[in-house]
Amino acid sequence: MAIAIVLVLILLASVVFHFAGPWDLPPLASNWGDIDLTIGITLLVTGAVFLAVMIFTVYALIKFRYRPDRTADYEPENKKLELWLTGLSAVGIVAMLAPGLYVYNDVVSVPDDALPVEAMAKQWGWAFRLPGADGVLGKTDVKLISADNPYGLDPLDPTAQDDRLVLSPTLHLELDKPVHAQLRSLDVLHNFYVPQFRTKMDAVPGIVSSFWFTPTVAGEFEILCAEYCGVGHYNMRGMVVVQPQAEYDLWLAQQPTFAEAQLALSQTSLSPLAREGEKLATEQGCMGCHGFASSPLGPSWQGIYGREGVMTDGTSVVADEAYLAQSIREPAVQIVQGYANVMPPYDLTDEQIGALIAYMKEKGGAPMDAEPVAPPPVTGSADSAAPSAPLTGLDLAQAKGCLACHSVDGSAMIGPTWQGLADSERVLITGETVVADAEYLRRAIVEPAVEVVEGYPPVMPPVSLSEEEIQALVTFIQELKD
Ligand code: HEC
Ligand code: HEC
Ligand SMILES: [Cu+2]
Repeated sequence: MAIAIVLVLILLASVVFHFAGPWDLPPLASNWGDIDLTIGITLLVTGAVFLAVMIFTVYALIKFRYRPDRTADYEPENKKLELWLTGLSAVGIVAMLAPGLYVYNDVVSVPDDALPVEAMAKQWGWAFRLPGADGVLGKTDVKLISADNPYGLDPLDPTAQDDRLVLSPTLHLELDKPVHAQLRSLDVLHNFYVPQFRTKMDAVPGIVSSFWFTPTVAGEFEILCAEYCGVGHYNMRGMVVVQPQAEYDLWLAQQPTFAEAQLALSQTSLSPLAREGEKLATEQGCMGCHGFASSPLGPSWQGIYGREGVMTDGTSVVADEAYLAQSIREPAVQIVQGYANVMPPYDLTDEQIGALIAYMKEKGGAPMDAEPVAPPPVTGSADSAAPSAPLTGLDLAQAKGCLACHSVDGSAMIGPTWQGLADSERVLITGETVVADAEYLRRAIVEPAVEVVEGYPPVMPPVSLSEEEIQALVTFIQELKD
């Protein structure tokens, strides 16, 4: 009896919650009222079945409750009952499926006057592409995708030249104009979803998926990625601004065309030598410590060429080619004031040094542009003359620059995190597995190039350390075991 009462209460609460509850669909802002209708029908059918099953259970609980003088009938087969059940279920399923198929057919049957709009998804953001005056989106090819051509547009295709590129997560659309959304993904599955438009679809790497809708309400609506796509998924959001034609046209005219973007690139782009340097700086791990807009551990490269810097011995030096070359080959000879002596020496050829300097010069610009970047708060360096209190493992790792590439809290950086590293199984690029015991950790620090962990670039520099320092770092990593 108690169970019957509880079931009746659950049943009443569900019905009350459905009508009085706080969770409604957001107001519709597209032509897809049919989708709301389909959702309504599905809810009606499943709701009715839910009520019927609950009421039958309550009825059966009361009517057939236990009595010592009663036994169950043996009735293994009841043709009539089975026919009824099968027939009713079939009707329910058809009632849900038919409207769904009918509406889906509409969603993928794009009207001729719809404006093609491409949404490009990547971890973790959106970019868009709109056709120019010709109304046609230019041809693309995944092989052409690069930093300079993020959509992989074919530079030889005449219809591609006037395509408008929207390299920001805010897309504007014209009110009451049908849109043919074409979805692409650069990396993994994503899903383009604007709740108010009711439609959503997966973006699948390597293919273009598409559907259409007409925005019917002016305003701003959030775009969400509705397919879990990695740690940044929660932040993969964008905005659709639906506005009348005049305002929309104004916005569209401000977006660069593909031809304009290519031209701007050819005018400001780096020379081939500087590009070589850019590649090298990434491969060698310089960017783990240096940067332009912000610089994690070493001095910023913004405006570095020709800059006058003060060294720890009080002298000031102008950063010419010779100084820069020496800073890379023998960084310990002159230490920039405010920084620790943690940069490892790099044994590079003259050509490589030349490329790196060209990169700093061209990308970093003239010293006048330089916004001095505040040096990070690096405490003692092991080589400084200050009376040396014994450093803790964390201070040492900080002072030696390890923390520019390794985290201690599990977050992803250039190198593997140290959290939980000790005694775990490591897979090397050779395919071998090694257990990260004290001996392995020591080897990883002293000769980083010998055993390289799979999934990471071989950029870890051999940092010069004393025997005590190596021991302290190994102990510190072991303390981060869990
Ligand atoms: C582990 C971190 C780290 C890495 C990796 C690193 N650097 Fe440095 N770098 C520093 C720090 C700290 C300084 C400032 C102290 C000094 O002068 O040694 C510095 C200084 C410099 C300077 C002099 C800057 C100035 O303002 O005078 C240049 C040039 C430089 N690094 C280039 C490079 C290049 C090129 C690479 C890669 C091949 C590289 N660094 C890799 C940390 C690093
Ligand atoms: C310029 C970036 C960089 C710096 C600076 C750096 N590392 Fe690394 N480290 C890496 C990368 C990348 C890997 C993974 C590839 C490899 O095994 O060489 C790695 C691997 C390791 C490993 C093995 C990790 C594993 O998952 O098995 C240890 C231990 C380690 N580093 C310790 C240190 C210590 C200690 C310092 C400071 C003295 C340091 N690293 C400085 C980039 C760096
Ligand atoms: Cu996503």
